[in-house]
Parts: sequence; structure tokens; C-alpha cells
Amino acid sequence: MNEQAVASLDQLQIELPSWGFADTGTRFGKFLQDGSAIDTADKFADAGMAHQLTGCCPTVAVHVLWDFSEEQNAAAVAQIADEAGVRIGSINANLFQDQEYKLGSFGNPDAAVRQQALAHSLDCIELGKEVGSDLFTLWFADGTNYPGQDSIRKRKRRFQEGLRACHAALSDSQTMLVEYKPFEPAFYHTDVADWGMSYVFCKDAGPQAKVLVDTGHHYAAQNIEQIVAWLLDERMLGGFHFNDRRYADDDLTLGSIDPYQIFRIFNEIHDYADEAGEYPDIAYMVDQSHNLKPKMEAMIQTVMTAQDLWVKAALVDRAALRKFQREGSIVDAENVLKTAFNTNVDGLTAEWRSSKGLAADPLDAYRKSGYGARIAQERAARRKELGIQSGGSYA
Ligand code: AFD
Ligand code: MN
Ligand code: MN
Repeated sequence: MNEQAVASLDQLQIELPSWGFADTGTRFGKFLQDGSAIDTADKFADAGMAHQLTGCCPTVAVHVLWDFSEEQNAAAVAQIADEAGVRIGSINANLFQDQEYKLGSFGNPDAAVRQQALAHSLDCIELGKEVGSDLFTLWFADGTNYPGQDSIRKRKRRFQEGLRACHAALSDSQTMLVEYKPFEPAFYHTDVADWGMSYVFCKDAGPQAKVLVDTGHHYAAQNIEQIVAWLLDERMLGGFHFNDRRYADDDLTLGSIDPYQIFRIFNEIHDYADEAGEYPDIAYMVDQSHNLKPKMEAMIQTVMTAQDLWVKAALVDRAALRKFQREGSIVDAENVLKTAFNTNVDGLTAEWRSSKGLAADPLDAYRKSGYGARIAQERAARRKELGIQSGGSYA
């Protein structure tokens, strides 16, 4: 059991978000960090360091408008990634910050704006082909803030039109991930609000469109592992954005609020693999950009927590579970999960890391490396030269 659990960690390749290394914040402001990335090269350097220490983060998700520019095209960014020891992963469209998108992007009542959004999306798809990325991720802020503001059904059809056009542009190897979110920044209705809407849109768009589950994009009472189980069974789970939440889309470090929920989600994946004889081909991505925690430490912590919970879920005794499920022995069946969840897996994750030539504790290794202090000092000096406001450096 332990051997299989350790080996299963090879399946958990976790993509890091470029935006997670730069200063971001909340709508109430942001707390700047000396060590946060100033430019794309910094972002990839940080992601490369996280991968070097954790051994499971070979790709970096990019946001097109934030990571590419006239001066820094796809080939240049792919070169930066290569030099940092990582690759470009999913290409994320930016369909939410341009002024034209005030009333939406794919759902906008103005055909010219919908055309602009589609053109940007098609550019992202072509960029993905250029850099060898097989994932194109669409998250939409689209929706309305007031009853009557726009027709929900007309917006649905506008989305279907745009998503079909995107799907038609995909290469044979590309997958289009459609991410849902119940609310924010739209506060009356969001056009892609739940897994069912994403599922309908994906099915309508074509066979290379799949649902992206952001763990923070659910109402408090929603059973996320049930959604994951359904999407797995329908072969419609494209992947995850990992984070945790207490109230809404808080983008906290994974497992910081409800580690048992992440364990139950991973349990569904291991259960699927146990039955199918192979793990599903899904994308595991972090979607966090920390305003308070030191960014690099938070990213490494999130990855280590994901690995811990993944191994715990791999330790579920499936034969015993199926027996107790067959018998209707509820307490015993539940205890099979709890026994696995309560198992200390430090030795198993250390075994996997040792087999990769890695330190048993990547966070400790990071702190001992002095990387944090180096980038804080170097980037604070660079910000001064560039006249960019600097923040407080973290210990
Ligand atoms: C925001 C959105 C969504 C998206 C992410 C990156 O809520 O999760 O995936 O930004 O664009 O968190
Ligand atoms: Mn997300
Ligand atoms: Mn989000």
C-alpha cells in the first residue's frame, strides 16, 4: 500500500501560476513584498526554484496580458521558462480587465466587444501552439449586477457561439478548460456560475473542452468531491485550480481551512484510478497569489500540502472500503477514510523526495537556501532604480 501511495505522487504534477509570484492583493489594496517578482523573468525564476525544491512543478500557467508583450513575445517567454528549468503550461486569456469588457466579454450585448474577446482568445490559442502548451484556460468575469440588466438566455447563446469558435481553432493536442465561479465580480448572475453550466458549454463546444474546477469557486455547503466524481465519471474533468476558502474565493493556501475536503477530492481521483486502472489525464494547478504570506513560502507550502493529502488519499484501503460499502457498514466505511486521513505521511513524502534527490522538507530547504533574502534584496534595489514602490521585506 505504502509503495503504491509513494509511486502515485508521480501523477501529481502541479502547475504554478505566474501571477502568484507578483504583488497582487485584494480590492482593498495590496501589501507589497520586496521579494515579489517584478517581471516575467522573476516569476519564472521563482517558479523554477519552487520546482527545483519540490520536484513536482514543471510548468507555469501564464496570463497572456500579464506575461507577454510586444517586446517579450511567446518565443522569448518560452526561452525564459527554459532557462528557469520549467515550461509554459496553461495559457490563460484576459477577458476581464479591459474597459470594453464592462458589460462582459463573450456575453457582451455588443457584437463588436464579443468579437474583440474572441479575437483575444484565438490569439491565446495560437500562442499556445507557438510555445507548445496544450492547455487553454478560460475564466469569465461575465455576468450582471442587477435583475433585468441583460437577458440570461441571450448571454448563454452568445457564450455558446464564442466557445464553439474557440474550440474550432484548437489543434488536435489542445484542451480548452472552461472555469466556473458562482459570483464575483458579477453580483446578480454570473454567466458560467457552476459546474453544470460549464459542462453544458463544454459539451456544446466540442470534445476537447473540459470543466475546470477551482476549489474556491463553490458555495460553502457545496459538496465538491461529488462534482469531481461526476465529472470524472463523465470524462469531463479538465483540471483544478487549487486554493482554500473560508468565505468566498479567498485563494488561501490549499488545506489551510479544510484539508479533509481536499483529501476527499483526491480520494475520488484515486478511487477512479483504482477502478479504471490508470489515473485520469487532468491538470493540477495552483491558483493563489498571496497578499500576506511570503509568496515563495506560500507556494511551496501549498504544494507540500497537496502532496501530503494526495498520499493520504492514496492510502485508503479500497478493498476494505468496498466491503464495508457492500455491507452497509457505515461507521467502518467512514473509518477507512479517516484512518487514511489521520496517517502521518511525512516518511512517505520524504521517501518520494529522496528518490528524486530532493530534501525531505522543501520549505526548510528553501529557507536554508537564502533565496528569499537574496531576491528581496536584489528586487528592492531594482525597484529603487526603476522608481517602483517597494514593500516591506519578509523575514
Ligand atoms: C481569479 C478568478 C479565477 C481565475 C484566476 C486567474 O477568480 O479563479 O482562474 O483569477 O485568472 O482568481
Ligand atoms: Mn481559478
Ligand atoms: Mn478565483
